[in-house]
Amino acid sequence: MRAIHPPVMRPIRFMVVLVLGLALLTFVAALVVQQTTRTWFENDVKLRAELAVHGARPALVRHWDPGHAQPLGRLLEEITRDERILAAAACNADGVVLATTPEYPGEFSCAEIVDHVESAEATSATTWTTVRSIPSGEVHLSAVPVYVEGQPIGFAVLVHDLGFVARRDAKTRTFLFAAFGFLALAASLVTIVAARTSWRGWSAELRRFLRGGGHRPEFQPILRDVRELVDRLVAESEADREGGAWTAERLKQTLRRHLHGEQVVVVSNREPYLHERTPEGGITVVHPASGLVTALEPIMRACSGVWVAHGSGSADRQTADAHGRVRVPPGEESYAIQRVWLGAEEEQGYYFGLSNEGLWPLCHIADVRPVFRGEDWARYRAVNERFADAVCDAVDGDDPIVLVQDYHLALVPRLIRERLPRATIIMFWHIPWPNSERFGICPWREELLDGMLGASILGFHTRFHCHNFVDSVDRFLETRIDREQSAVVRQGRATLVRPYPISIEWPSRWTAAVPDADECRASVRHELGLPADALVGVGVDRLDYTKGVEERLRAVERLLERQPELRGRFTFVQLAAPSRTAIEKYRELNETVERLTDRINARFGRPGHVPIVLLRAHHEPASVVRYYRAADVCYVSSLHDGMNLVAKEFVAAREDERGVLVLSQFTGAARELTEALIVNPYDLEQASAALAVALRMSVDEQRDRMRAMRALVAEFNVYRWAGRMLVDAARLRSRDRLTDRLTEPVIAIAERARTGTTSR
Ligand code: ADQ
Repeated sequence: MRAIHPPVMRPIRFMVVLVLGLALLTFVAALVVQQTTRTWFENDVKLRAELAVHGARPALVRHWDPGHAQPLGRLLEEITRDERILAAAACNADGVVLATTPEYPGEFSCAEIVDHVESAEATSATTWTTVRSIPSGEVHLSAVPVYVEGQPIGFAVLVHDLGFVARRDAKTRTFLFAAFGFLALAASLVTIVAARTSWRGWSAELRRFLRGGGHRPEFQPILRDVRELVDRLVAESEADREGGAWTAERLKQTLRRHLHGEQVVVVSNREPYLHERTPEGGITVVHPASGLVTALEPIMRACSGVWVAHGSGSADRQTADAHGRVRVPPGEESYAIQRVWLGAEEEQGYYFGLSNEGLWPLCHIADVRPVFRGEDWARYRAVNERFADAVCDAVDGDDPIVLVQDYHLALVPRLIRERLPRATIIMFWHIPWPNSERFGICPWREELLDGMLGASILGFHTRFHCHNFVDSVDRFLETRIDREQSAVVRQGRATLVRPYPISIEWPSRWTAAVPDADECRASVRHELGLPADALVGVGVDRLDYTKGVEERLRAVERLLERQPELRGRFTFVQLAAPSRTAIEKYRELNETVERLTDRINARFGRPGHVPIVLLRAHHEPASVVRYYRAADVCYVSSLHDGMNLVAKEFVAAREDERGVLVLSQFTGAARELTEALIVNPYDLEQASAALAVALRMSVDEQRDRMRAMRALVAEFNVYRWAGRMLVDAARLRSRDRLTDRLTEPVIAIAERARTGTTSR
């Protein structure tokens, strides 16, 4: 295991060790350098002495006699012309002085020198040297032998000044200490920089370590997504600096300020509240399992207005007024649902047929072929007209704000635009948009694109989907693409194409209504007949082939194969709301999931324990939150998903900052929740390894990751999603109004010119 040091200690320790190391190094270097240079200099001096004596040798030998003291003295003075030779003497072999220069120090007598040479056992052929101190400083003595025909006749003693060596020593020391000072300064700077970045470095190291010492890069988000996220955070936080956090209240104020409190009309296929007949003959209110509803319902509570939707509940007609209206939420009645009634054939062709057998598989890469039938298309068009009519009936003026939702209603923007040219229409596409080649499969691609381009603003979850859409328009329609503005201009009208990543309400009213995590853990384990320390995983989905439920169960199976110790200890609870069961693919999926569950339970089950609990039912939101809170791990394994709100709901539910999110890289959410363990759900080895890592993850790491994700979802909540679209819509409205005001007089003048009237 690698040790992880606290973030502040590491740089300080590093600095102390570095500076001490440098000081020691400098000291040793100073000693070695001084010693070496001194030896070099002394050798140099000795060599110079020998050269000087050898050069003068013939003359010296000629006068080597006590009687020649004067010429010998002159010769010695010649030798001392070298600036570094201070004095010289000539000594015969018996230690008698023959001659000296005037400066020759008296203390260096020839007798003493001859004694030293003999006691040092120097041969007559070698130069004897020594260093001495005299009042003027250090000197170097060289006694160089002088011979005649191979016989030594005495020594020429040269006294060298060593002051220059001391000066060079001092220079070397100064240089070394300066180098030490410079290095120590550099070390301090490095340490300061290290200290400043230490928290980031440490947390990165911690993350790497906790992800298995960096051996699991496969669970990390794609770098490009992280970069995009950072860019978005920076851009949006700059834009939002004055406004503070987005809340329901701020959204209301935004509406009042930017849109003068004008009414908002939402139109979608799914309604936020269904009234259903109970077997006992009563009526119950159901919150549908729908990401679209999860996101938009809090917006409508905040904005009031009208929500136009298909009335699909068995008791919907009974609970609505004569115009198909009902006020919701029950008990609060803050906005109205305008129900659109559809016959069975209409629903079949428009909803099950074109929308869910055609467009849904067209837009999702999940290996299911889209089916396009002419009669479904006809119904789709007719039903879209019905919805557009209902919107036009529901609005007050001629320039309402209409939020059109999703792929069921692609033609509605154009249909509304034809009736209400001044309307501000925002269309949000909740699912991915395919590349243009795949979109080209659709026989009615031009009509769909044209229908959508009736909108003023077209929103997708990601920039990638925006690009795909613009590419499709470029390929199949005559339009002008304004890439600078990210807009498509058709018939003189621009549609902005922008990413608005959807989210959930924060704080969620459901999390407040459910007991805390400890209680949920205990009660869910009790209900499932599990011991208190059992490990629990959870999956929450509509039973849809895009959600990767099969792959999820197979990953659990692989986990149990790889980790036998988890058998009997780990239970995966799959909440699966039946969905679109009128479609064969969905019925097949139901059966496959059931068969797979049985097979895995038969393989790894034990008396009193099954590894997979399949709860095939719709659960009310509070019940879903209970499971989120009870789980050790939540696995979202979508094969392709526009955003995926389950991932964000799990994060919102974990006020205790515990639990691990394992998240498919093919969700829009993976681009934002980068602290989740990001996996490719098709890769069972990787996904099962991620589950194993999640179940082993330390509480500290869980907290760190959960905290980061909670901060992101809290800030990027659904009020911000709606607020940003509405602010953009408000800008467009004021621009359009200004254009109207400027062009009206021009049109009036042109009209008068045409009819021949003049004005004064
Ligand atoms: P959906 O495909 O419906 O949404 P998702 O975003 O995950 O997918 O939302 C599902 C919603 O249904 C969640 O609120 C969840 O709690 C709820 N739910 C799921 N299973 C349930 C069950 N068994 N019982 C009760 N409730 C259940 C579409 C797109 C997504 C996009 C949303 C919003 O497919 O990509 O995130 O719209 O734009």
